[in-house]
Amino acid sequence: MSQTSPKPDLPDFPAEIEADPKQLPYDKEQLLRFFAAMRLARAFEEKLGALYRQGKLLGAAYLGMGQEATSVGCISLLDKGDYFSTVSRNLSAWFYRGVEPGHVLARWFGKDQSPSHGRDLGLFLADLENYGIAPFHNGSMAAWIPTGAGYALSFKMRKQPNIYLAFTGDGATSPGDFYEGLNFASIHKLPLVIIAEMNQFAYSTPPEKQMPVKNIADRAPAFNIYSEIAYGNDLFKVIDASRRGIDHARSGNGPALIELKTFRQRGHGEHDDMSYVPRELREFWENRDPIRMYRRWMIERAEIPALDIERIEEDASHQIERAVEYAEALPYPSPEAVTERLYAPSPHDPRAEDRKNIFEPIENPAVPSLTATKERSTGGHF
Ligand SMILES: Cc1ncc(C[n+]2csc(CCOP(=O)(O)OP(=O)(O)O)c2C)c(N)n1
Ligand SMILES: [Mg+2]
Repeated sequence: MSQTSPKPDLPDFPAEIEADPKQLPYDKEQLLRFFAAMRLARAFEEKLGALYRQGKLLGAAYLGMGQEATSVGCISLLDKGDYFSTVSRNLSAWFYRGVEPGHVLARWFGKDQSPSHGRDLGLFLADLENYGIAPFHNGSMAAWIPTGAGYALSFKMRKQPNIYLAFTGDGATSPGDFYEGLNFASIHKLPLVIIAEMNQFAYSTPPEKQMPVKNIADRAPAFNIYSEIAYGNDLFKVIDASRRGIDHARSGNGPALIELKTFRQRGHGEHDDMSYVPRELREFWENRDPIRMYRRWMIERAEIPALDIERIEEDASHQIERAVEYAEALPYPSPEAVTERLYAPSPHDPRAEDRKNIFEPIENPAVPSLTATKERSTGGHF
């Protein structure tokens, strides 16, 4: 623990969820569904960290522990046809969508039957059947903002009532791509929603050393867009703020930037011991763990029987055990397949004949081998 860290400026967030369960539009089944996705992500990442330390993973492990409520809250608000991209700390969004833990875990083992078929490691997921886009096309942080603006432009051109939701970290709000993407989206009033997770660090850099403003949302006036700040460890505060942002964008008013204050409970990756994180900051946020707060709220306020919750916790452990067995037993991709699956058509694209009415398809006959993909063998993942 660093002795030289200055005392952190701690916010005024309560250590409990305040919502009145009677005022919420959710039944018991839905409340437990939120919990199941968050709990599964936590169990998954606890295991992933252990596997990393055992030297069993290919590459690093970047965990989103402590940020589970932000992902679940936002993803629960999307309509059919809304696209989204996550960064490395949003696993609970995928589990909320029903993606199998074994399928995701296989990626950290570099296996063929994983979302990327062994093409890259566990960082960024895509699943076109589920409308999920991989954000990291070229390794550049914030590159997903102009891409999201592009998707949002296509929705507007096609008169589709959809939005693009892009998760992003605080550090990723500083590169130029962030500005170009938001500027363009604002000028054209595109349905782009940025969920900016202020988790207090970008690698080891605190916000005050990489942002000239206190909040990410303070950047919004420069783009003339809607913004809000909410407490990211309270699931219902996340949902409230994100819903307003999504409604704004979907109604044709242009982009929204929702900043969620939260905390990265682990280092940037599992190779990072977080020695630069002030003890007070860590304790403050660990006392506001989003899953523990939600669990307590369910029992004490929503009167959900502890037995139902414990059943979900046990099920999460079993799912993770099965996921490890499954992923370890899978084959590696064959070297001959290395040029396959570089591009994949979206299963939700308009049919070719309809597409002609919207824009001319771009075809490049010079590279036919790169556009060819084999039929998918894993129920839609590529
Ligand atoms: C343009 C660019 N600069 C630097 C990097 C290296 N890099 C990858 S992740 C990261 C920090 C990301 O911090 P943040 O956006 O706050 O996300 P968090 O890891 O906290 O979720 C950096 C600097 C990069 N990938 N691209
Ligand atoms: Mg960060």
